[in-house]
Amino acid sequence: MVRQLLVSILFCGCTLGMSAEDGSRLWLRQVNSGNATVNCLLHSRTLDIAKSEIAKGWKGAPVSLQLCNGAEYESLGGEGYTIRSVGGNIEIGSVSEVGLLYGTYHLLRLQEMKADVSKLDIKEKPAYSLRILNHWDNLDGTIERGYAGHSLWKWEDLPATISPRYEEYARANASVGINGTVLNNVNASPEILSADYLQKVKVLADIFRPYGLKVYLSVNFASPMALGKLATADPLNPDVMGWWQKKVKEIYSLIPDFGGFLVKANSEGQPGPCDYKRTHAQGANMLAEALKPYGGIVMWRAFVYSPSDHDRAKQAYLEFQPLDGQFLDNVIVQIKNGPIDFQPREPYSPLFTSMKHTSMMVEFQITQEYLGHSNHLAYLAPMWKEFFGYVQPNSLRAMAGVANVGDEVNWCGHDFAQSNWYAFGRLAWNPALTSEEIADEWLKQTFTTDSRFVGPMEQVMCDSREAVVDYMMPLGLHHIFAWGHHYGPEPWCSVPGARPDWLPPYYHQADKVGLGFDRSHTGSNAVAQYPDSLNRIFDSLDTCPEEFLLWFHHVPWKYRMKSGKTLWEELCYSYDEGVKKVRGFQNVWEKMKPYVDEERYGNVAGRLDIQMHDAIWWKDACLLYFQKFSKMKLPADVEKPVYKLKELEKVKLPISNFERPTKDMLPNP
Ligand code: GCW
Repeated sequence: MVRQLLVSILFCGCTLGMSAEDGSRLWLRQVNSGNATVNCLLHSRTLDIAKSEIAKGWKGAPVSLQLCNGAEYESLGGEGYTIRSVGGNIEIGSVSEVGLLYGTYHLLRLQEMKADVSKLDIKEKPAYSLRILNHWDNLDGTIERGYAGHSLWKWEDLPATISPRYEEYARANASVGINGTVLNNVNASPEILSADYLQKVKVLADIFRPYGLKVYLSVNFASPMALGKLATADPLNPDVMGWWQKKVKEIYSLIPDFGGFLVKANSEGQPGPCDYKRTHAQGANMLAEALKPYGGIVMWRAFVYSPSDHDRAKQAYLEFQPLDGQFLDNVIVQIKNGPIDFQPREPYSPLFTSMKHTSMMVEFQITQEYLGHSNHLAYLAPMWKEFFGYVQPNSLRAMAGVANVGDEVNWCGHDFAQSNWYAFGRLAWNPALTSEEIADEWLKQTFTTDSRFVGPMEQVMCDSREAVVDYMMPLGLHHIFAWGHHYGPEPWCSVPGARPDWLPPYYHQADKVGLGFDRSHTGSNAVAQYPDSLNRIFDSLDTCPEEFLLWFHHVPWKYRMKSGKTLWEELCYSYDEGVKKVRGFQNVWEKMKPYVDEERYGNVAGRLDIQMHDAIWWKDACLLYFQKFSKMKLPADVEKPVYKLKELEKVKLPISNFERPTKDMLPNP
């Protein structure tokens, strides 16, 4: 026995040495380097984790972990903490064990960033009590819009076999303050609520609990029919209500701190209360009633649209705004940041400023469905901060992010995609942090604190989302992606019989007059869904921010932009700028070689190469196609197209979610 233990310790040390920089350790790379004393007489699984983190990683003054009470600690809430230098010691205090764990990760973060830890006086409290990842993981192991392999959850092997990654996942989340996880896809299989699956879910919940991570499930609204063999799922039917109450009781008997349900209803073909002429509020409230006795919540998604005459950007508002005030208090309406669908740039969804009597949460997309999958370097904090420039953080009750993790060694595919998982957690804890601060923290912990690396790479990260906008969809263009995979450009796409709102021409409206979707008062009047002050700004061509110009207006090709250029010229220069920015990122990365291990250097360089290629592909496809309408020449100083439109129109990527687009799948110049 002793021998076996010794062997496994040695083996473990040696694996860590060999695969040290494969990205698997994320931003938590302080392995077995500590020499600290921890003072804490209490024992619990959570405290033992905190103690062992300090023992393994902390090199500074002795640390004591103290469960505290009193006004100061009460005011920090159940998860807040203090970190203070007292005498020659450091004291971490909190009312809760998980608060002490969060404080521990904070302290370690400071050390890894080489911050001054000699005079600490820190008080922290999360902005939101619910900071939740949404996995779009299917029970067959695939991930909808996942680009880093298969699901982390090995449902086939559970509950008997437990992957070590379950605990590593919980630890990574705790280290950035994420405290909830919805395990399965919002396009939910009813099977997740079967007795067999609940046993598997219980095992995960037990592993996550000490890390403060609660489990939630996406549920299929028609589960009472599929699983319970009822003839209806009508939320006002007593048998349906009874079925849900029984199911909820069963869940809580296994998982006493179960978080609740996430529901996609009457959206993209999913069943819901509207199938029975009931409202979203009636559907959500029925589930909320069942969960209420146990303290569970319902997160009800507002992502709805149908092939109607209404502008798609207006539909969620039209359906949900009239329900304001009708949801029970344990329902939170979960709204995507923009009114359409996670585009590289969207204005905020007007629901956020129009539901005054409803708890709301924002859904961000961490996985890069529309931003180059795991091939493109796109740091998303600037996009999320842009949202908070319009929507007051305190008007929301919670934050959700669609996860970008899978079972690949480095969790996220692109090493820099880890920064989006990290940034989501940090912003859900404190939305006032800047993109730069978060990038700085992440870079220092994930790579090196050397300023010759951190400075240039922070700049690359903070410019990267705008670069994607520039080479894909500048000036408010949106949803001109290729059919199905949402990776490459296909502004010309037409599929016989397809819903018009699933096709790019619906969104760009290019014609011989100009480009863009008229959502002003002369068009769909979507602007009227915004508060008056913004409505006026967005409605007028003169005052509409140019980054949203083609979102709100159909603009003549020769319209003079603020720069003095015509719309056509500005469009050309924007695409060109996107290409140039990516080339700049490549140049910077080449200079970073001395500061990065070979494996991650090569991984990132290879993906930047694809991104460079894709940026040109996007620029050529969009400009050559729009040129058919503008009939104007590309400015002489814009890079000449390397492709012919005819060739690009033939491109059909043979990709599914599980095959990463590689250069040989992409068009050849
Ligand atoms: O963005 C679209 C995606 C779908 C997704 C849907 C949603 C889970 O293309 O894959 O389904 O949104 O958010 O429900």
